[in-house]
Amino acid sequence: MSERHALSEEQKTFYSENGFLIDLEPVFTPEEISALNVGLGELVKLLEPGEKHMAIREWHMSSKWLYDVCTHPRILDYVEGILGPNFFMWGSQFFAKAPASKDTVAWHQDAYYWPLHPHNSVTVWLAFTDVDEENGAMKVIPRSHKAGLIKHRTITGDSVLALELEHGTFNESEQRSLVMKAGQLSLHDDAIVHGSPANTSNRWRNGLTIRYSGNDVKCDLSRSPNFKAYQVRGTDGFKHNPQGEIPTETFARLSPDYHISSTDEIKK
Ligand SMILES: O=C(O)CCC(=O)C(=O)O
Repeated sequence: MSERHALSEEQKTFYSENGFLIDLEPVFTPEEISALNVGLGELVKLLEPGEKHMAIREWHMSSKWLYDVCTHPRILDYVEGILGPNFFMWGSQFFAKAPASKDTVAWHQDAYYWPLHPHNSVTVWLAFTDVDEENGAMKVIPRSHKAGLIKHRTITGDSVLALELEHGTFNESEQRSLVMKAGQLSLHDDAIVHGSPANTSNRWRNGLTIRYSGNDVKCDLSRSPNFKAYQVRGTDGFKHNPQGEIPTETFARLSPDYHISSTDEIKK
């Protein structure tokens, strides 16, 4: 596997026009992703009874193992293609669905939830398992990031989130599934409309979301007092945000009541 994972000009243009990018060269080999799943197993052991993988949220602040995944140079190379040379990492969360899980992720825009301005953030969705339409791959509405933020309403169904977009407020017929092999990743803009259906297969579906922002982005700490930025590429010419400390323990969890973004984000 090549060590440099720079985006081509064509890929950058696709992202800017469509708000997402897929079909990239994998960042991890099958052997590497197997080893990462073993590491994930160590974090899962730290969950309290009743907690799901989703509770592994911002543990890059407590687990050096997870911090190293979130700052892997091959991943950062791709992100640099979108955000440029100076950016920080601030969020991570597993989105897993057990076989036959009814859990869905309602259509939403990340930027509607996050107290971050301006909107200059990108999410990496790193596939820990193969993901396809049957096991509930994420879906996006291409180009929807250009239409601005749409008002969300309080959720009604099986979604793990607290807010959703109403049908009819965006063009649902254009949806595209982000099908990937384990070890691949997709990139998406913080304003793109996205979500995912239930897992109708007998296989797990699991991905790690990692959030990155350009250094011009400032967090409203009155809404997210625990927010910490980790400068992962370049330099911070703005000094807008408190800096995080790199954890020292390999596998350790954050306390269950720890929230980095607005507390109304996750329902379950
Ligand atoms: O994994 C999913 O289905 C949703 C992930 C998501 O909403 C996100 O990355 O912002």
